[in-house]
Amino acid sequence: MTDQADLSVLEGRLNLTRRSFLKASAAGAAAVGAGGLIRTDPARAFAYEPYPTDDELTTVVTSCAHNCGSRHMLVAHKQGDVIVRISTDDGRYQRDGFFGKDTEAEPQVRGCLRGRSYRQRLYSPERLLYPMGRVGKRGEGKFKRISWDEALDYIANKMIELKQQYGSTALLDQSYAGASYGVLHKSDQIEGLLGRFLGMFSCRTSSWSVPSYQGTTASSRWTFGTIEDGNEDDTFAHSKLVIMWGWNPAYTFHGGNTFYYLRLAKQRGCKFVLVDPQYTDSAASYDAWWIPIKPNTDAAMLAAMAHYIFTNNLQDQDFIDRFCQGMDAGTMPVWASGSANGRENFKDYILGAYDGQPKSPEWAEAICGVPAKDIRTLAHLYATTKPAALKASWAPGRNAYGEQYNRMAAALQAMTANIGNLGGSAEGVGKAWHAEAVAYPYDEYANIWFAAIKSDRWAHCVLNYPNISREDIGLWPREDQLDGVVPNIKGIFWQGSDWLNQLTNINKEIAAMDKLELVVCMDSTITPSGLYADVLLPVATHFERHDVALPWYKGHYYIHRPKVIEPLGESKSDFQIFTELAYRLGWKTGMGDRFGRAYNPKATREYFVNPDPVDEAYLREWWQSKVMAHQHVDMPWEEFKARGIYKFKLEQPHVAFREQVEQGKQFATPSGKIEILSSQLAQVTDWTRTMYGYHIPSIPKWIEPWEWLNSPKTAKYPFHMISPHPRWRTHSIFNNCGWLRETYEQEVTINAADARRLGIRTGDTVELWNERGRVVVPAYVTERCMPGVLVLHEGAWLDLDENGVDRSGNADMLTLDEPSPAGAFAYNTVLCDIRRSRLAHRPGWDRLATSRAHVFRREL
Ligand SMILES: Nc1nc2c(c(=O)[nH]1)N[C@H]1C(S)=C(S)[C@@H](COP(=O)(O)OP(=O)(O)OC[C@H]3O[C@@H](n4cnc5c(=O)[nH]c(N)nc54)[C@H](O)[C@@H]3O)O[C@H]1N2
Ligand SMILES: Nc1nc2c(c(=O)[nH]1)N[C@H]1C(S)=C(S)[C@@H](COP(=O)(O)OP(=O)(O)OC[C@H]3O[C@@H](n4cnc5c(=O)[nH]c(N)nc54)[C@H](O)[C@@H]3O)O[C@H]1N2
Ligand code: SF4
Ligand SMILES: [Mo]
Repeated sequence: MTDQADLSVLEGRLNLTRRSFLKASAAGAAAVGAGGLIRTDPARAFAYEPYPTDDELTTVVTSCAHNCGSRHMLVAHKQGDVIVRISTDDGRYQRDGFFGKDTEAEPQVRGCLRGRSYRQRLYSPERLLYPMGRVGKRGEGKFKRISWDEALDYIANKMIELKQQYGSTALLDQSYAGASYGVLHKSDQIEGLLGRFLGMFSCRTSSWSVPSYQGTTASSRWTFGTIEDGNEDDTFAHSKLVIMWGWNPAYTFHGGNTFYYLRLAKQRGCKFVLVDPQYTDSAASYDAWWIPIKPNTDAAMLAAMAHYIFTNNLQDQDFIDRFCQGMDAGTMPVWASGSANGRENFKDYILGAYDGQPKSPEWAEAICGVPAKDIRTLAHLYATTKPAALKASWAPGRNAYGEQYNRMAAALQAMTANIGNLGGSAEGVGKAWHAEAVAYPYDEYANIWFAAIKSDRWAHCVLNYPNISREDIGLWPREDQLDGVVPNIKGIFWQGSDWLNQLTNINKEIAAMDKLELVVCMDSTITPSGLYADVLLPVATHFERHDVALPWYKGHYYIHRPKVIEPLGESKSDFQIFTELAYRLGWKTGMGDRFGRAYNPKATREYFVNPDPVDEAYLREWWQSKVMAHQHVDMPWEEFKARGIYKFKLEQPHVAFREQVEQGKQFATPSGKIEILSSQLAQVTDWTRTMYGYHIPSIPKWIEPWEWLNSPKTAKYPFHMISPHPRWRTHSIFNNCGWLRETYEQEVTINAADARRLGIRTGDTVELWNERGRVVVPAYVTERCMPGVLVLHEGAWLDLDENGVDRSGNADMLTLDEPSPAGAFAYNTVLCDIRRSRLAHRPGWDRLATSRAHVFRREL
């Protein structure tokens, strides 16, 4: 792998223009195609030529992919094997009025700017076309082209070596949601292809916490017994009050047509409130009452709202008595009096019975910076407006003790009886309609693991092995002899994740990389994580393989994803790669074909060359045996393929917990009630034996975060940085898309008074730093961000200078890798400082056309 001989191919490519680069790729494909690996058709049109008219083009309905907050239709217009244009739903592509009239009952699924810009990502200069092997030091970004044979043999041999030497926990599964919203080619922590592959190889450490919303997940499971606690978004159109609590759907998509339904609500007289450290575009659109709040103090403000509601007797006592456990003394379970952790009830906590401190609006004002009178006004409004949707989003839970914020919000939703009713909202995680999500074998091999840790603790685990306690890394308990065994991680697979760029405390991750012996990155483009890999495997995008798309949390439809074009270069789907690796590992370990066949039962080894019939067989079977059999669908597979989309028509708007509230069905909790007092938490006796590791109160409580605007640490680091999701990217995806980059710059938002004091003006280059890292980025000065707070969107492509300073403005250089007890990533619990800077800012690899140079160019 470290052979430096064959760099000529790459160096030759460096001087190519984009146009000749693509032509060269097609030619390269033809050459290898002679060996039978890939097709030989030359591309007949070039992607950047002026648009041909529609009658010269073939039109293919497909969908967008990614973990982007939604799932929309994309329409590919292609000439020959090249996509020359991308449009979206305009109602033409479904027949018989099945979809797309753009009415409340039948809305279109129209893509956003990102989806419509996809062509630039597909044909980007950052596209990985061949397997690449590292030739320089790890992280240096020097690679050479290698063959699939070399790449896969190297990986297989190394896997065997690491398993033999370090045991069944040596390989860390870092697949994530880059491609988890398809049914077949899935990257996913739980249901994914990598998990199945490493599990069957009997060498897998898995990560159990989810960056998006682990605090929220914990809360939803404890309180409602499920994460399917969301209504479909059309129900917002029936709300009379929507409280957007840390929720900015104008930027951060949260479903397909959320904004459309919120607009309908507005037109029908709904009031909007925003509780957020920044005044968002969502607030501007609906003329919302903005309540700026100090980051991470949300649980305190919600507690004070509960205080106002209880002390004014505005709670719905009948709902509480019927449906809640532990809301007050009258709803305590019998066993509670005998439980050390379970004796407290929520109302008495709020009134101060246990600690002598009523959680009054004045008490909360000192914590949150929100005037007590505003807390009262909002509490009154929420308790007296029906139906009202308190949409408590995930970002305020992506914090130290974030789970307490979500539980507190659930308590308010319950005490005001806004659960199970149209126009209310019980939403925590908020999954609504249930999709049939997996088309490949989901059997006893699907999720085998030998250790599972909190995801953001992997670097800590690698750097401190073996001197680690189970609570340090949130080790998941097991029933067998592996219980308590700290994983000895020596290799990482990134599949559908850019986690070196996206997990907390990147500098610590970089330090841990040095201790690894195998790093594999499977992606369709070179990414910041890819720079640290030993082997880069080029993955075919969702335009280049056959699948069916799932909605993202909201929406009830499937979109067919045919193979629109042949895979670019030598790229393969993840499923092809794992299948071929399974065959190779089988032979090398004396299992013969058994591993390959068990991994992908419908395939032979031929799958690496021609996956289409097998993919079709899986998808057809999934449609027939799951969708048609379980979901009352009578449309045959062939017809679905011809239409491109299947939209379920629900008899009435989907409202979570409607049956519980209207028909008395039990909630899925141990008590069958909404558990404000969690039975599960109340019964824990030794926290170190749980995956949480540390104490969690049985009822929702305000707990001080470890760094925030009221902590002594502000003497050194006076600003609280939050890092929301960017409108113009999906995390790191699309950072390299020039069209989207014309609409924005990565910048840090700072309050005007703070900026004046520091002599910072819009456009000035500033640096942000704390003890974990330093980043350089331009400033944007505004009144829309509250004093003391900095907003830096996550996802910029890391670009380090020789001193380890990030010139791109990547927020995760500053975040902390200490998770909350329930597993929430503390992405928004960050103190730092800011000043004007002379350090260099680099707006992005693509912008300076440095990407390929950075990755592939050696000192010439
Ligand atoms: N500071 C800060 N950091 C954050 C957050 C925050 O709020 N603040 N949010 C966090 C959250 S919620 C999330 S979900 C994470 C997201 O973190 P990631 O999942 O790492 O983010 P993405 O940029 O979506 O990376 C997905 C990668 O998968 C690749 N990919 C797409 N399709 C496929 C495929 O079919 N196969 C393979 N092999 N690869 C594919 C894409 O090219 C991309 O490089 O970021 C987290 N990071
Ligand atoms: N365009 C786009 N949409 C996306 C994504 C994307 O990358 N791009 N990612 C998707 C994914 S994977 C996820 S997990 C979701 C995330 O969805 P969310 O968690 O809802 O989104 P964020 O953008 O992180 O934050 C939303 C708002 O919370 C505010 N906020 C931050 N900290 C606090 C706090 O402590 N208290 C309060 N009250 N407010 C706070 C921010 O200012 C922001 O306005 O978004 C999804 N949608
Ligand atoms: S919201 Fe997501 S699925 Fe929809 S077009 Fe944009 S990036 Fe694609
Ligand atoms: Mo996420």
